[in-house]
Amino acid sequence: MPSNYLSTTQSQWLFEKAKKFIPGGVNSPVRAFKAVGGNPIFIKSAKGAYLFDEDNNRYIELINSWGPMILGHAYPLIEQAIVEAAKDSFSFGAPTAKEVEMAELITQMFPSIEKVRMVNSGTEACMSAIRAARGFTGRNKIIKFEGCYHGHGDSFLIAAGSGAVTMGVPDSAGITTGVALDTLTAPFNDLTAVQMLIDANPNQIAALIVEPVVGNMGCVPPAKGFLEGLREICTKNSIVLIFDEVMTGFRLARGGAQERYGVSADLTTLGKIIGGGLPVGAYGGKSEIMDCIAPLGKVYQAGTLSGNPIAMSAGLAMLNILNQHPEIYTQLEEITNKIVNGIRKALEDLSLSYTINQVGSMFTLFFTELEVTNFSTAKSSNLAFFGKYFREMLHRGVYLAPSQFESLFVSNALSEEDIQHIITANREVLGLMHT
Ligand code: KE4
Repeated sequence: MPSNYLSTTQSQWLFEKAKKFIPGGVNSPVRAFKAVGGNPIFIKSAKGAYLFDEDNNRYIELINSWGPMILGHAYPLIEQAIVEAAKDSFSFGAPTAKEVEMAELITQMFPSIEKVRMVNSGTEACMSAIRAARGFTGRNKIIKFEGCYHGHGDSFLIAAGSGAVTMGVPDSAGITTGVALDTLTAPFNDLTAVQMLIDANPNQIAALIVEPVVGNMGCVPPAKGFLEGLREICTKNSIVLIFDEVMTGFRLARGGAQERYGVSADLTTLGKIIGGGLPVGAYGGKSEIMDCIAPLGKVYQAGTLSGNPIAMSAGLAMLNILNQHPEIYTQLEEITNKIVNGIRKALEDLSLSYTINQVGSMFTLFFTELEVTNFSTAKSSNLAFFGKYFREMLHRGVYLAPSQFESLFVSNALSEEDIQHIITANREVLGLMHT
């Protein structure tokens, strides 16, 4: 272990203990660092742009809890909202004024959302949106894209088989063939493949769900005309177009990817930023579809903690700040551009032609020389190189996503000094790896 490596003995001890009581020692697989090697670090606290682990090491944050902490950690106004809300107790299982305020605010920020239902995670939001689409259309099948992730609901854990157009096969044990047969997959950015699926399954497809800007194969933007093409195909074939904006919502713009690209979805799923860091998801869209949801309609969906008052308070504080300060998005873009330009400069200086994809404050450095436009090109990345890069950056105090197939998420809490530290560490590590 190089001498400049950080000491992480407390994290290692905790990980060994965690593995006795928690499967794999973590409550979500990606946290286990399996894709990058080494043991996960256990976080004790965070503030602004920094994480602090159990060994008191400090890291500059570029995951921000996979997106939610867009203003940095423990943002004072959000902390205050949580503390104040807690004084009125923590959960009622009954309607509250805050849920009405939150629903109205979401419909203002996302014009395509006429009605919205709060849930507790992005997974719940996506599962519920698919069920609403199936209930509304009376159809069974859905289309998703290879490499897109919509939470761990059975319908979504379906990997594409070989070929451009395929009937899915389960990507996880425990998923029935019946479920898999109702999930069709196509390569991202491939409208022809989508049309082939529709032609092969006439009047059987309830919904098409897509990350409008993909984060879950690494950051991959939509090709020019792709989202418009999906909109046109879905309208023509009466297929519910679902934009999974769990990552992009409130991040790429106040109105998410729909505002940035000017394409409206029939249903939208939200999560992450919407809760200000607390467990919140939401799905919503056209009233004619949402009115199918119980108790109004026949599509059942429920949740003990849906619209939880403390989570609503945190989410309202977050969304009101973003809604009232559009300059935040300019700041995020400027900070991200500086980091990405610094990485590009290092690649140039070292005559390396790795690919960087960036949309707003989301970006990924892919260890491949191919243009990354879908999952198969993303998978051409050198994962051993990525693992080394990740570990070396971590030991230089920069906390990246522990997988090549994840986007980074920038917060506006990063200072000029933090930006320069990231750029210097990147230059050092790429140099170390390639000389
Ligand atoms: P959750 O159920 O994890 O709140 O949301 C599922 C989800 C749905 N849709 C999109 C576009 C998502 O990115 C996610 C969750 N994202 C992952 C990060 N790739 C969460 C991190 C994790 O699984 O631990």
